[in-house]
Amino acid sequence: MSYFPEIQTIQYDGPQSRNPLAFRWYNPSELIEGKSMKEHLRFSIVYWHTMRGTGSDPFGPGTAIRPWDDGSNSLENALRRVEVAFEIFQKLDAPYYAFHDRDVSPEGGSLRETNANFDRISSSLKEHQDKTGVKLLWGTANMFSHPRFMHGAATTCNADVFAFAAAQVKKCLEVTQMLGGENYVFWGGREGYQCLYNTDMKRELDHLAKFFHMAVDYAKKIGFQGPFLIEPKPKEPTKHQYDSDAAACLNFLRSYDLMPYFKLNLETNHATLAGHTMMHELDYAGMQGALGSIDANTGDLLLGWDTDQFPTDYYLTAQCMLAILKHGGLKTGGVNFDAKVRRESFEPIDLFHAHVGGMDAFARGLRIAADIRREGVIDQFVKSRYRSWDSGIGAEIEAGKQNFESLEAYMLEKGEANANESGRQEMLENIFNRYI
Ligand code: XLS
Ligand code: NI
Ligand code: NI
Repeated sequence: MSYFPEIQTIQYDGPQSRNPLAFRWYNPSELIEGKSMKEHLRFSIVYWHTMRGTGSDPFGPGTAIRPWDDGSNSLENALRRVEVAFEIFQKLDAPYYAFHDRDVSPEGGSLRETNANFDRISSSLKEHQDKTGVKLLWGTANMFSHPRFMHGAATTCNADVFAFAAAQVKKCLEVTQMLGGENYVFWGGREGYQCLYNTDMKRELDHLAKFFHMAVDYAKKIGFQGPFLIEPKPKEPTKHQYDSDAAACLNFLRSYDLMPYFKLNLETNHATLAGHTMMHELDYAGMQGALGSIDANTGDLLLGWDTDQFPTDYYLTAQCMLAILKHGGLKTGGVNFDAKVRRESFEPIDLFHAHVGGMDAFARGLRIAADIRREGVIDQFVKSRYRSWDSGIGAEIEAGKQNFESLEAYMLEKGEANANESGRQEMLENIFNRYI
């Protein structure tokens, strides 16, 4: 049975197309830099917004019409959602999806019952994956919605809650592995604080590291291969989240000897909440070999919260893809649409318009980035800007052959540094525009 009989699988129709439910730029099999667009982009659809989003906000209830969903917490309802979800994944031609344990299966009255629900649903997910070829990009445990996590999960003051969280991640790792998930994500929803007067930050961070080491040990034990990914976000729901941005995450991972096991899952709206651009976060993670995956969305720069909108801005997607290509592409990661339709876009078909637009925006961004790289004008400029480091005194400093005394002697002899050259920002911005 079909839940969207009026919608055909979305096809590539070319840039001239006026069909809103066709791709104008995403041509999955087309090769760019020797790799298909499908392999470059590895699009993924999220279960939480697409299947569980209702359109509620702090001022009013949900508005979304979802005829297949009876709003109950029953297993039947959850199983029906699986059917619908895979029809959406397939019709969008998306190769991957991602979920939290609690998006796909309902929490029961005890951990045992909750795990049994998860087993039932995950065997249906497995069947649907096998039938359709859609794969799991990553799994994650929701350790922020239930009231037990009010003080945090791995960083809670309540040791029993830490134990519950450990059991939950253990189970979710097993399910992720059973479903062939290619990564496992930690977003620290409530891993942070509201007030330092009641917080032992050192103890909380030590516990967080313990938790991650336990996850690493268990992954080794069951043979889970995929990298762990931490998803930085500076605030919301807490006032301060420990994983606030790429640099903070990497500092934490390095301090606690976790670098070999973790990469980052970077999200655009989280980057902007942290006061960075997404390109900055990608480049920062990339230069440290920690670029794992992206949650592709966008925020509203006039609003200070995580609006999780679908990306449509070619500048943004081109900058993302430029940084991703520069650092060797997404390996086990993907372009995961952690994005939701607006509360006013309440019809099922809006889910299709939203994803088609997001996929196309990233496909266009990939093409733009590849064009920029092919002509190499910007790369050449950067290379030349740093040429004083390629020979002479610069090369010696880089090679560790100079020190303060020798540099003083060099400058006393020379008297003044060589003249500076223009950074040409405006020219480079104009050059970037050539490709848009
Ligand atoms: C919330 C996060 C969340 C993670 C998964 O802001 O983006 O959706 O991606 O827990
Ligand atoms: Ni996210
Ligand atoms: Ni988010």
